[in-house]
Order: sequence, then structure tokens, then C-alpha cells
Amino acid sequence: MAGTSGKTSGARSKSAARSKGGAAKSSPAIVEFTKEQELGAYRHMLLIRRFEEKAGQLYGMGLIGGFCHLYIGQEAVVVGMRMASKDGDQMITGYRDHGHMLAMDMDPKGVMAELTGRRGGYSKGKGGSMHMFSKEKQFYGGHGIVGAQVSLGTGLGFANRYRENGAVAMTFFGDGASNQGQVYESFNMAQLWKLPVVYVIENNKYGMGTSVERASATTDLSQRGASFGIPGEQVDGMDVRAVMAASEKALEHCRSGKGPYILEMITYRYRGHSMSDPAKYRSKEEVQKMRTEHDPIEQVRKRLLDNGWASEDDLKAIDKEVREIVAESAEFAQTDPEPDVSELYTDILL
Ligand SMILES: Cc1ncc(C[n+]2csc(CCOP(=O)(O)OP(=O)(O)O)c2C)c(N)n1
Ligand SMILES: [Mg+2]
Repeated sequence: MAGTSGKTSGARSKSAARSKGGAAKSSPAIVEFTKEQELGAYRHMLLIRRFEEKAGQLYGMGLIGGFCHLYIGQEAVVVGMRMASKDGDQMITGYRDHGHMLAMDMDPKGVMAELTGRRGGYSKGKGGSMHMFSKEKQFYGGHGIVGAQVSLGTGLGFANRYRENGAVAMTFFGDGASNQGQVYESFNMAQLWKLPVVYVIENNKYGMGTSVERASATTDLSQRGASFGIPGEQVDGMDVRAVMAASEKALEHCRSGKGPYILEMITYRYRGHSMSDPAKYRSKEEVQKMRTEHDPIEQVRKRLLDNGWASEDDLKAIDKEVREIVAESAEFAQTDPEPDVSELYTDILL
């Protein structure tokens, strides 16, 4: 799905991004998608959602050990970004990472098998949910330490600049992570050396059980690079078209040698922080309102139906196809053998 592009329409700029601060930016307009783009985005977001629902089920059945952070609700962010990116661009993120792997076309079987700790998993069943990588697909993890991936992503950008390979490092982190010290050390270096890094802040409104308002002295996270002169924008992260429009602009900025760019994606996670979350910090009504009024997949589904680009039956067929892929991955994740005991001493630093 990389390399696709849509036609830009100025008419719908209201719900798209806004920008201010150091380097003045005009509001990017929403990209009106073609039929193929709508269908592609729909299928990819649905794959992530169904995969995550299945992972949640397997966790409930006791088949997944350790941590498991689901991405449900945030699908448009990673899919829109991926649609704007080119092959060769890298992606790195934190622990809420399954959606990012699927967006980078990693094999759902390998991801699910890693969750259940099986041999065929991306880290041979020894890494689990937060620690998967694929050099082939340009996915660099999967990191459990909040904010750690920001300096690593900046390093990817440094390598791109050094090698002059034209690639951009898409570095994702959360609203909570945006208050970590190494984020600002990275910003300084990235702007000083004009590194090709898009910093994607996924503002899902909470860091574990703490809202952005309670944790952050300033809540417009897109402006966190202002003191370094890094431009930034807030984007409707529930609308895949807005995400793609802003991402295209940010990626182009980086690719043309102007240095890093910040995109704050305003999004929402429907599930708990991890699988063990009492959810006392928000009301059921708040979650329900986001689901019914802003769901990223429903928005595309409605446009497909309204434009006559797909019938209910067509959409059911896509759902069936996606469910089959997910079922196959779950089957593999339960039948593939666990790693051999001898693997206890491999792939580790002693
Ligand atoms: C350095 C560090 N501090 C604290 C934690 C515990 N912790 C795990 S996730 C998290 C919240 C991060 O929230 P955010 O960056 O908004 O990401 P989200 O979970 O919302 O995707 C915290 C504090 C950690 N893993 N690493
Ligand atoms: Mg958060």
C-alpha cells in the first residue's frame, strides 16, 4: 500500500490538522481517497482490529503470557502513515506495537505466534508482545521502556542521512512518553543535524490511568519541538485521510533535507492500557461516545457505502477474508511448538 497518493481537497480542511509556532505551516487539507485507497485502508485497519480482538481473546484464555497492549481505536494512525510512506522508510514504536507490525506487512502468523511464545514467532517465541523486529520489513520494534524508541528512531534517521538512502524514520510514541527527557535530547540532535525523522506522537489522551491534562504542563504536544525550531501539527488521528495528508507533507519535509517534523495524532484507545486495567480513570460513556461518533473504520465503511463503492455484501466478504487470516494466525500460534529448552541460552547478552 506504500506510495499511494490521493487528490487534495481544500474544502475539508476544518477537521484536518492545525499548525502554529516556530515555522508557520498552513493547515493541510484532507486527501479525498480513491475507491482503491478507501478499500485498502478499510481492509488494513480491519485486519489490525480483528487481529487485536483475537489477541485479547487468546490472552483471556491464558494463552498469552506477560504484557499485551492492544491498539484498538488507533488503527487510522498507523495505516494512514504507512499509506503515505515509501518502501525503505523505517518504523519504530513502543509496546503498543502489533498494529504497526501489521501495517508494515509483517506476517500475522509470526506476530501472533510471538504473543503465545512459539518457535515461529518473530523473536522465536522469546520476546513476546513488546519485543518483535523485522529488518526485512523495516520494523525496528517493539520497546517496553517508555520513550526509549525515540532516541533509537533518531539513530535510524542519522543512519539514513549518513548513508544518503532517502529513507525516513517514522518514530512513534505516546502522550505519556512525550514528557521523557530523552525525547528532547533527540529533538535537539535531529534538528541540529537535519535528520529525516517524523516524530509521531500518538495522543490517545491517557498514559496508563493518567490523562494528558493531569500529566502534561502543556497539552498541545505538536509544539513540543518549538524550542528547537521543529515544525509540528495536530492531526485528526481518527480520520485516515487526515493522517495520510499530514504524513505525506511531513515525510516530504524530511526527505527534502529540512530535518525532523512532529505530527501529534489525536486518537483514542478503546481498551485498557494493558490487559489488566481497572479503567477507573474514565467513564464507559466517554469510550462509547468515541466508538460511536469517531470510529476510524466506521468512517471509511460509511464513505464506501455512501459513494456506492462497496455493498454490504462486499464489506462482509472483506471481513470474512480478514477473519480467515486472523484465524489462521491464531491456529498457528496454538499449534506451533514452544522453543526448545536449549534456546534459553541463545540470543542473549551474557
Ligand atoms: C521509563 C518507563 N517509565 C514508566 C514505565 C511504565 N509505563 C508503561 S506504559 C506507561 C504509560 C505511557 O503512556 P503513553 O506514552 O501515553 O502511551 P500509551 O500507553 O498511551 O500508548 C508507563 C508509565 C515504563 N515502561 N518505562
Ligand atoms: Mg497515551
